[in-house]
Amino acid sequence: MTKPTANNHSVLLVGGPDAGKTNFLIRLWIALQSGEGRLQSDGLPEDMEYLNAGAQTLLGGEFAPRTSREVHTRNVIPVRATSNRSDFRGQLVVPDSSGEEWMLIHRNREWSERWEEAIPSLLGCLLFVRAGSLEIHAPLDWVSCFDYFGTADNLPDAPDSDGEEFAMPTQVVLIDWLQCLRAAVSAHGGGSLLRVGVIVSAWDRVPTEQQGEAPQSYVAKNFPMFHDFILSNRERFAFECFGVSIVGGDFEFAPGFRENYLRGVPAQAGYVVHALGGVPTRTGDHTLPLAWAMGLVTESAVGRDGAVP
Ligand SMILES: Nc1nc2c(ncn2[C@@H]2O[C@H](COP(=O)(O)OP(=O)(O)OP(=O)(O)O)[C@@H](O)[C@H]2O)c(=O)[nH]1
Ligand SMILES: [Mg+2]
Repeated sequence: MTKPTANNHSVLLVGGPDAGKTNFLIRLWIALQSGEGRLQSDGLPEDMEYLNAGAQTLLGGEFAPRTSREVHTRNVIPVRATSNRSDFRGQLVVPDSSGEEWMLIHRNREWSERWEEAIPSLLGCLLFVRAGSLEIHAPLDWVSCFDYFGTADNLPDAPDSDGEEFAMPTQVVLIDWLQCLRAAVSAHGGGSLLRVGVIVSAWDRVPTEQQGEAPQSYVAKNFPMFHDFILSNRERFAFECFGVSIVGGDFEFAPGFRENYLRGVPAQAGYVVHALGGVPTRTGDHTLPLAWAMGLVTESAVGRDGAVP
C-alpha cells in the first residue's frame, strides 16, 4: 500500500512531435475533475489556465493544439487515489513540452535542468506514439537501407537517391529516450524498475481489424525492435501498453463525428484499451495509464511468458 504523502511526484510524458501528449494531458485533467476514475483531482493545479484552455477546446469539438517550442508547463496537479489496494495523496507533476524538445534531447544528447528537476521524484513515464501520424518514421527495410547507405563498398552520401534526408526510425529514438531516462534515474540512486506505460494514441486511427487486439500487439507489429527491447529489459523497466482514444473518433477524418460528439457528453468521451487482466478490454477511465505509471495499479500483461495477448 502506497503511503499518503504531500510531496511532489512526477510522471513524464515522453514523445516526439504529434505523438498525442498534450491531448492526453487535457483529457486526463477532465477525467481527474470528474472524480470517477482511479485518480481524482484534489485541489487546484499550477498552470490551471493551460489545462482549462485545452479542456475548453477539446470539449468544444477540436483537438487541443500542438505545443510550440517555447512552451514548457509543469502542471502540478494535486491528486488522490483511494481504493482498497492503493492510497495516494500528493502533488503530481506532469510537465508538457513540444515533441521537438524531445527530439533535441535525442539529437544533442543534452538534458536540460527542467527535466533533471523531475528525475528525483520520478514515479514513471508515459511514452507516446500516435497511430496515423506522419511524424512516425518506419524501421528501415532492405530496400530503403540500401537507398540510404548503399553497400559496404558503395556508400552514398547521407541523402538517399530521391534527395530525402535520412530520418532516424521512431523505434530507435524511443529506445534512446528510455536509455537516457534509465541512466538519469540510476544516477540519482533509483535502482528499482522504471515504470514505462507505452501509449498508442489515436487508437481510433488503428486499422479497424486491429482495434480489438491488445495494444502490445500493435507495438510488436509496428515497432518490432522496440518490442524486443520491451521483452528483453524486464530487469530494468516495468512496461505496459495502452491504446488511447481521446474523443472516441476523429474530428477531421470521420464525417459527422464532431456533431455526434457534441450532441453526447464530451466530458465522458473517449476510451483506454488495455490487457491488464490478460485480454483486450476497453475502459472509460482515462486516468488508468497514469495510475499504472505511478505504481498504483500493479497488474501487467506485458511479457507474460513473452506472449502478446
Ligand atoms: N483521431 C485522433 N487523433 C488524435 C488523438 N489524439 C491526438 N490526435 C491527433 O494528433 C495530433 C497531435 O496531438 P497532440 O496531443 O498535439 O500531440 P503532441 O505530442 O502534444 O504534439 P507536440 O505538441 O507537437 O509535441 C492532434 O492535433 C490530433 O490531430 C486521438 O485520440 N484520436
Ligand atoms: Mg503537445
